[in-house]
Amino acid sequence: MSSKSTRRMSIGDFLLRRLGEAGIRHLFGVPGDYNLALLQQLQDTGTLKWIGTCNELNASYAADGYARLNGLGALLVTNGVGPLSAINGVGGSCSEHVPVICISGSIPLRSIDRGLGMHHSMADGTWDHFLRAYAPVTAAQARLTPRSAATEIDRLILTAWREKLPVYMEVPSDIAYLEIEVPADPLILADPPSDPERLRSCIAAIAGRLSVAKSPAILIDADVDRYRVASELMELAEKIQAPMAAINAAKAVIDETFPRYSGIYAGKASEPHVQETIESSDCLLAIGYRPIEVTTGDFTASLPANTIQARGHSVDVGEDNYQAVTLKEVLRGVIDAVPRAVNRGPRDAAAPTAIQHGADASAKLTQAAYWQAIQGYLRPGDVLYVDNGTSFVTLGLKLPPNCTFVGSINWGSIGYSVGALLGALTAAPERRHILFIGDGSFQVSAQELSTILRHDHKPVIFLINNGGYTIERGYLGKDESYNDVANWAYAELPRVFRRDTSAQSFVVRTVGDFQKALRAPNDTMVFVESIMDRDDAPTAVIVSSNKGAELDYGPRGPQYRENAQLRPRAPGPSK
Ligand SMILES: Cc1ncc(C[n+]2csc(CCOP(=O)(O)OP(=O)(O)O)c2C)c(N)n1
Ligand SMILES: [Mg+2]
Repeated sequence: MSSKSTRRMSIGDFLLRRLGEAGIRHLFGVPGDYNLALLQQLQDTGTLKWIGTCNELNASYAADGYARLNGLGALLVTNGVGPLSAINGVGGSCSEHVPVICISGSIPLRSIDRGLGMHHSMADGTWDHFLRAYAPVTAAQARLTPRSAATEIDRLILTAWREKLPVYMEVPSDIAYLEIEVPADPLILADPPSDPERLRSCIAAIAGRLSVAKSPAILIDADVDRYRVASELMELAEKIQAPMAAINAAKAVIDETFPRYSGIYAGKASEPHVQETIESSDCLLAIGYRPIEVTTGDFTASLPANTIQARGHSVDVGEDNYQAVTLKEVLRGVIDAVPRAVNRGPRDAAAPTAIQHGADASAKLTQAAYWQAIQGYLRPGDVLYVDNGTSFVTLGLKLPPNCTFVGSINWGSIGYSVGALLGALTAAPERRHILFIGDGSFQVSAQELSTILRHDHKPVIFLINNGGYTIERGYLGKDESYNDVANWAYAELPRVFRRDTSAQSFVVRTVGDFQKALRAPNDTMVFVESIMDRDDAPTAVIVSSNKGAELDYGPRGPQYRENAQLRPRAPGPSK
């Protein structure tokens, strides 16, 4: 066993080598004295490319966006101030199951040995605060020492990849240049193979149920993307002729033009045919299902009692729980084991929503006209980003083939999408990337636009300027100033952030202005600021906010005061 060959390498070089072997080609973050030694090794070896961000929160968002497209992402920050700035984003990666490696250049071991107070600490002679702070938002944490570095680096990277969760690593600033003995072989990202008997039994149990079912169906959550099993599930759906639905957190993970794809399932908030398909299935296969109020139409989701629950590394079928199985192996086995069904045709494709043509070009731009025009703007292969706010309407768009949808549905931290855009642009610069964001969310992380421009990326950014937090007005404070934000000259920001930018900026107020902006070629950044009414919000978003207030504040909450909430418009006389 111990015949593996080794070689001598500095700890920093070994860490960078391992990150590269794990498929990470870029590192996001902010320099600081405690991480500069490692950063210098990065420059000297050229293993990875450094993408400096304006702050660590944005670095954590970027590493997450990068990992969504690349499979794994990483950021480098400096002791205390860095990890605590980044922890919200890493918390999001934990909530959304995104494998991100957060590396902190930390206090030198010398100071820990001698109990020396250092900057970026609590000046209380303790050193473990940040490791402990990261325990709830990561699958593993460690401070490297020269003894542990070789094993801990591999353990943390593999844990992130296998669990699809973030990990946290401290690299004391005085050890990055020290040489240790490390494995000569490259790191292989792989799961341990399944236990053969458990795998066989699990496959037989699932295939047995699917084979006799009259109306099998498949429901997917985000883990289908994270474990990269969408193609297996589509193959299975094809073979057994079963319809598939996704919850919001897994939008576009299954190609929305796939004939077996029915739509988004969210309990009573689903389209009726989707709700029927899922809830009346006599054998539902759910993958990685983690319901919360916003993905279940406020807990109105009701899966059949005998639903098979499959996760990354375990499966529940009836009374039986299977451990030591991996999702991909289970699905491959089930595909082979089930007989091909012949008599279940795909559902008739839903008639496309009628597009209202002939809108007056001089008419004021409304949310309704806006999203209708966006629907027509989308192209196969686009990467779409949504932030919190009325832009959630994107969840209802019908996406062309091969699109990727990047959102933070469970965690929902505003500003995420701008950082994620930088990260995913870095991972896949050849694709067209389109951001949908509100003014309030944009103000959290707007400066990262400068990093996007600095690296010559060319995304399309659709910003809704409606004077503040409209989605929140549907909870409470319809007219309150706490839901207002400062009115920035958003469309001027590309030039502020890059003096020689060739970005095309548009400020639009009418349907005609908007259509003109949509015709702009994508050979530079396109930034479209759309000015819309504060109280103009899509009905689905308002209804969801109103219901959210009921859950949040209860029956005696302030939302029932006169005019406290933005409410759906009463249907007017039809024209
Ligand atoms: C970090 C963080 N702080 C606060 C919130 C609460 N929040 C959710 S949506 C939102 C406002 C979004 O406003 P905007 O981006 O302008 O979207 P709009 O609804 O106006 O289109 C806020 C403040 C949050 N989700 N995340
Ligand atoms: Mg807004």
